[in-house]
Amino acid sequence: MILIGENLNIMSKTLGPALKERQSAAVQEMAMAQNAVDVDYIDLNIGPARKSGEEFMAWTVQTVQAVTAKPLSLDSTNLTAVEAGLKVCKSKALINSISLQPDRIETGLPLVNKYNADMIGLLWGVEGMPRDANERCMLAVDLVYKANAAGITNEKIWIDPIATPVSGEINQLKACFEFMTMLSDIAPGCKSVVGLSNVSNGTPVDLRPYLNRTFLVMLSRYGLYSAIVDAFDQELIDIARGRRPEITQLIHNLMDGNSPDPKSLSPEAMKYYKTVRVLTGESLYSHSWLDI
Ligand code: THG
Repeated sequence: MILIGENLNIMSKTLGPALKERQSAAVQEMAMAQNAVDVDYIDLNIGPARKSGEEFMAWTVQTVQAVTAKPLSLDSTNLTAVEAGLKVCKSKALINSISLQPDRIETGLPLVNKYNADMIGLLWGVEGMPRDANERCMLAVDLVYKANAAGITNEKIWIDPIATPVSGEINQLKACFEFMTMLSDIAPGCKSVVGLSNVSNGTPVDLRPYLNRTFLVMLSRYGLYSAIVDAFDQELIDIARGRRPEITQLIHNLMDGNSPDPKSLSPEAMKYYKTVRVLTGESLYSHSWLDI
């Protein structure tokens, strides 16, 4: 599993202001902290960056590259800003992301070739968010067709089916799982990526890791190639690296319908048990899902 650290982010309460004010020390401290943990890429999320996006992304890339050699994922909807980052990026970059709106795809695809980058193909269409697994498939086929026509091979495309919060429409998460089971048939050779923390957006902060970790194991069972993660959730990284086989096995058993007797589970295992049930839609989500 390829892990992409999400923490260098304009939405962060601490890093957001540091990025906006171009405070290189604070930004480099965060980059070094992610350099020290076992993530493969560092995501540089500067948001929509409508104003001075080019200077902003180029500055961020250069500031981060001064302290880490990890490959970077350039995260902005402003593709002009992304290109300014690609120009100064020393290692092979991941463009995060190119979605299916005509202007985005027309501007984005040539960048993949010009800078020999990989791309995240975000399944967001002209009508916005896909409603189910079928719409995700149609968007993926459309995206891969257009990318191939532009000369981009499938192994450079990381498809993102878009994960949504568990506190919202649960059918969206089911659609995300269902899409993952079909991806290798509809887009052979394409990779996949999910922003894991989306699933726990709006849930109690101290409980978010249970949702993120469980979601990771479930998606990886369906072949997920890569995840955008909280780089400082060491337990999540341990799970992703295969160092917590008992948690992984429990989640797999539950997905297969081989439910252990809940009375036999430790309090910690019980948390994963309840979380799987919420993510599959067997239990309804509430903020106290681990207590009931
Ligand atoms: N797909 C792709 N890219 C993405 C996403 C995706 N990029 C952005 C996002 N989703 C993934 N990154 C984050 C980064 C931070 C958080 C969630 C997802 C997050 N941050 C805390 C919050 O908002 O509460 C803030 C923490 C802080 O203040 O430091 O949850 O799906 N391709």
